[in-house]
Amino acid sequence: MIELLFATGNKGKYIEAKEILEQQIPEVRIKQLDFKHIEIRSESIEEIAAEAVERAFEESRMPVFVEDSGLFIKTLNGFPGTYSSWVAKKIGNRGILKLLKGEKDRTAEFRAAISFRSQKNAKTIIGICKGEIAKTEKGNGGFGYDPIFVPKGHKTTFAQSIGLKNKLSHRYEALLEFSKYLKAHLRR
Ligand code: ITT
Repeated sequence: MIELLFATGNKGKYIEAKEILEQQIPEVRIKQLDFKHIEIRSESIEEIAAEAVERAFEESRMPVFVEDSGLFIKTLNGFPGTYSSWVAKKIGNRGILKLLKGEKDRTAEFRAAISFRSQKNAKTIIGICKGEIAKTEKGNGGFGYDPIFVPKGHKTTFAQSIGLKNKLSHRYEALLEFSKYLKAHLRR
């Protein structure tokens, strides 16, 4: 068994990552490192993740990864972006729907950056999921902005169809890439 830490305070992110990675690589066990540190300020999820994983590795000295993600809304110039977690706590989905009231272009995308660090290796991987912001909140699966996000080519929100989410989310895309990387590096 290979133990790998996921440093995150977000249980929803942890559950998704654990399911996907353990399915892809049977000999891997994902453990949560409940890790709280002050994130750097940046508009780039890659930069935030790459810095955070260094802190997590300093703390754990074990193979570890972090994931920084966010919702980027086109007509709001990418808001809430790297401030997604904070904005979700302050104004929530209702606040986002208010900001987009009467707006025709509801194009948005979720982005996720995974940064991995071990004694020997360091790697950052990006995943993107394109879609639109719904007119109202729908569904109660998932977490965060899932009730208002409709992936491209579909009619239901992520919160209405978690099965769908787990096959096409930004996190799934990044985790699949990450699992390929792990298969190539961990087994050596
Ligand atoms: P950690 O930093 O401890 O991992 P966090 O929740 O603060 O947890 P981020 O800074 O990466 O993580 O913030 C990402 C926010 O973006 C998250 O709190 C949600 O509000 C939103 N988000 C990210 N991925 C999402 C998803 O798959 N579905 C719904 N909302 C998501």
